[in-house]
Amino acid sequence: MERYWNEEMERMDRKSLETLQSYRLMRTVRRVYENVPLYRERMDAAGVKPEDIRSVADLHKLPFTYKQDLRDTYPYGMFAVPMNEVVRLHASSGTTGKKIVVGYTANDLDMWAECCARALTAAGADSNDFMHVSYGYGLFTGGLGLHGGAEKVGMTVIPVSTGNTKQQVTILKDFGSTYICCTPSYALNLAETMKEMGITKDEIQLRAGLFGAEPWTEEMRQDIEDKLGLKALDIYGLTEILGPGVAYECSAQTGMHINEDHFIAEIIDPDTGEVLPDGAQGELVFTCISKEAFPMLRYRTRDIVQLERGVCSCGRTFVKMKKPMGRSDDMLIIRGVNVFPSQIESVLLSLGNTAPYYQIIVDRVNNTDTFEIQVEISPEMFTDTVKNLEEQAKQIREAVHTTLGIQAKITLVEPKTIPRTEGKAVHVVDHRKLH
Ligand code: DLL
Repeated sequence: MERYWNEEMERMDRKSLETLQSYRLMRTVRRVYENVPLYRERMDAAGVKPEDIRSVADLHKLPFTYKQDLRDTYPYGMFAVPMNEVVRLHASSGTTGKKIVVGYTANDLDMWAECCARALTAAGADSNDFMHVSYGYGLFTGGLGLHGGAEKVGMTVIPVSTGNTKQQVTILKDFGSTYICCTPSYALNLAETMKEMGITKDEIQLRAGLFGAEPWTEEMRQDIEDKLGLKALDIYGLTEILGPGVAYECSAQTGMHINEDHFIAEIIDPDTGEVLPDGAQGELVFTCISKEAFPMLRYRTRDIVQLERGVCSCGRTFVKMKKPMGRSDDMLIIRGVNVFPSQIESVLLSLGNTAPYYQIIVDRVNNTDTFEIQVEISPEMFTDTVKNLEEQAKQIREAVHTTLGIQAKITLVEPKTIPRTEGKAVHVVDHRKLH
């Protein structure tokens, strides 16, 4: 039997949901127009007044906001409430430049905890469960975000944070955690450490894990489920909008339901800004309609996603987003071909005979892009003959060529060569950007 944290919202019929969204959108637009100079200036420049936004159908009239806007107004320029109402700050570093800073009122924190509670309940958790949180605590939203949700559900929360993987395995086992949350790459790191410590999946109690904060493939899901003996569910979010809990997976494991009573999602063509029809792949844009301290309007996430409407087998009516391919800024263009690291992960894991650790190294030599994939061989393969290893490399090379249409140099490296991560994995080293 499917369980819901907030059945009224999670299964609301579309018409009622749109009415609610429209009301909340109008209220938010008016508030930010009055309180945030950047929105007022942008809307004035676009010739849009708050009264022009009467329903969700008017959303497209609003101008977009970008990560750069957060940098330009650093640190508090886009806050929509006085600072004495802000009870928590989080921040994210991004790849370049200044951090972006976001804030929450007490009501915002409660809404965030509710979003994560919905995710945990969809994963089958209740107050009898123990939750091992290995997302980082601190300015990163992962740790404290899921912590709040797990407490709301009444779970016994174990705030382990990152680091000291061996000790984490001992805690997992001894404290009897039934749920875990961390990045999918850290889940594999834990599984590998467990194996080294001689602990099998039958000796731990984990039933499900909520993994997110980075792109991961269906093949990686299978790998994590096999190695840790749990159900692996996806959870999505970003600092600018909420942190974890913007969208969450249900038992169907076919995409993440977006908490549409709090966030309106659109898919646009990243080049033209044009809104695309449901089902099309494009850039995900979010508008926050219930946040007090930091409500973003039409925020360009850079995440490349596909939305799917229709009632899910779990009974939820919220739109589903398919697993993100990655961010448009993570997409590599190698010899003119678009390459997402997740495509390479799929190829490697579907071949199934290497370790799930890889790094893509791109450079430019004599005006031509070089494309190397370093793939770690598993400890079992380490004793293989050179001939067998050459055969493996050949298979990978051919599979990558079939999938992407370009040739890559495949370098098999020894076990433990590719750096392990406690947070988000680094899959790409692009020397072209470093020159
Ligand atoms: O990663 C928030 C988070 C924490 C989400 C814990 C889930 C779990 P940021 O550091 O701001 O926030 O990074 C946000 O990470 O725009 C996506 O590109 C990527 N991302 C997050 N979740 C997923 C996911 C947190 N489930 C950026 N699948 C986003 C793919 C994801 N990419």
